[in-house]
Amino acid sequence: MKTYKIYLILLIFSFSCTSKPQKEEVAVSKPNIIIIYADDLGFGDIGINGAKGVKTPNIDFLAQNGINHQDAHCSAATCTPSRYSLLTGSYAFRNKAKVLPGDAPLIINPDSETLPSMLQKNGYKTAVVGKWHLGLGMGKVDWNKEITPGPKEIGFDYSFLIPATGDRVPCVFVENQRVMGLSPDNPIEVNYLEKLDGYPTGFENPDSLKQKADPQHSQTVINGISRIGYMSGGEEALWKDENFPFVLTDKAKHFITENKENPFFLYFAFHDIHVPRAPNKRFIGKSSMGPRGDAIAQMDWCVGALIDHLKASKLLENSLVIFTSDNGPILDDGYADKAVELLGDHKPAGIYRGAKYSIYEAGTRMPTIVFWPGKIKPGESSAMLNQVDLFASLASLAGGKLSEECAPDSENHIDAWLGKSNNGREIMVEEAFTLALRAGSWKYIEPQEQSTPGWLLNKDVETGLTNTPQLYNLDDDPGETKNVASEFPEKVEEMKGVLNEIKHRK
Ligand code: NG6
Ligand code: CA
Repeated sequence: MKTYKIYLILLIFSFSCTSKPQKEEVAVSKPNIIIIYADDLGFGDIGINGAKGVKTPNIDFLAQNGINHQDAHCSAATCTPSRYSLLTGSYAFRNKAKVLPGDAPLIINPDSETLPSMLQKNGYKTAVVGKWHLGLGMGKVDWNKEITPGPKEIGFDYSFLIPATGDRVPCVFVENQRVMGLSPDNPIEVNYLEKLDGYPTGFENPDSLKQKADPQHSQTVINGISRIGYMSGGEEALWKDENFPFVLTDKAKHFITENKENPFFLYFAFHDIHVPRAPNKRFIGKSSMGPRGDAIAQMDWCVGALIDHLKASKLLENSLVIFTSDNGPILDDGYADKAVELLGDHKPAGIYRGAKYSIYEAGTRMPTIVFWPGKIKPGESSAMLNQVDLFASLASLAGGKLSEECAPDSENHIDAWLGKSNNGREIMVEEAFTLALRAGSWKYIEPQEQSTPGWLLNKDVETGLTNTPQLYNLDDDPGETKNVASEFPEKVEEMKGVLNEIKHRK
């Protein structure tokens, strides 16, 4: 009888990537899952990890009452690839995912299983609120109609998006795949190659700007800030950067209220602390570091507002909250916002070498806190983890079973995420302009002929690109100061072989 039941289940679900929960599993109350995803926030940018010059009491509260992970990584040192991996359970290099322009098509295949569609199948209502940057539509998007495919087609029941980044047009919110507040008489057009009539540009009007910008960020001026790309029309729908924290937090809270009675998954992706950093006046001066520090304080406020709302809704006890970031920190990312000048003794990456865009640890080692009141024994963990694993790990929590084809790089490490075990990954790929392999404390960085792109040369960012191999032992040398490749040629060969095997895995 038992065997028969198993065969039946296998037969029913062999056509989909995850199986539907069985009856017994439904009876177990599933936790709400909230991923709070900061943008460009470094390991050392939060109080608990040593921030100076800005306080983050709400994030520190989560850490003091949860697990503060010390070796948890996003999959890549930039946004689009990390987000791709988080939602697909696949390393981003497999799809060649790179930072996308604001008019790029959706890079996640709607036919594939994703983290949100897996949770949907297991009884969750799902939402994404905030920065998207995974492309929308199929190319040549008409922003005046329903934009499809988008979040809905990959498993989100509700979406409220900053479509690409704050520094890229179009500067409008997209709610459930329609531009919010768009007037039919004033259609939007977007072009990343040619100037469109309508808005001034930063090139022509540098003196009108709230912050001076580099040439790449000197195109369309919206709200006194010049951006990447050209846009025309849609004045009624334009966002005001200073209102991001309130608009996004309200939408997230609303989704939670609407879904009080059922398990939900909220992917709450902040704009902060990406450029342009234009915090609301409520947060100006909250740090000693100017807009970058004030944006951290603003982001921390959003975390507090969300936690307060869960508490007031009596949902906190049954909610698993994961706070993390999409790539390492950067000071100058195109706007003159005094991030460099006002840094003081704050260390955005803590003790780690590198930054956003870098293959060194700071590129991907993220502030990562897992909070689940009553379910987690507070503490620190040194387990090696990667956001690509959240798919398989959360599937195990939600009762989903993964098949071979979906989430190819995702490993179930739920016990390590929850701090019940200190055993995370044994090996892990890190990605920037090149790839690296971690095997325990060893780190091998693959050599490349390519050198650091010109636009990064004056930004004090070490990409870590070299044309000879690099090898570090992070136990002795967490700051990656001593390349020991020539002392351990066999280790280099061994790790190169493992990395090649992972790269070419089908
Ligand atoms: C870069 C932008 C940078 C930022 C980044 C994406 C230039 C010179 N720089 O190309 O400002 O927008 O893309 O950041 O254009 S991310 O966090 O979304 O990956
Ligand atoms: Ca980012």
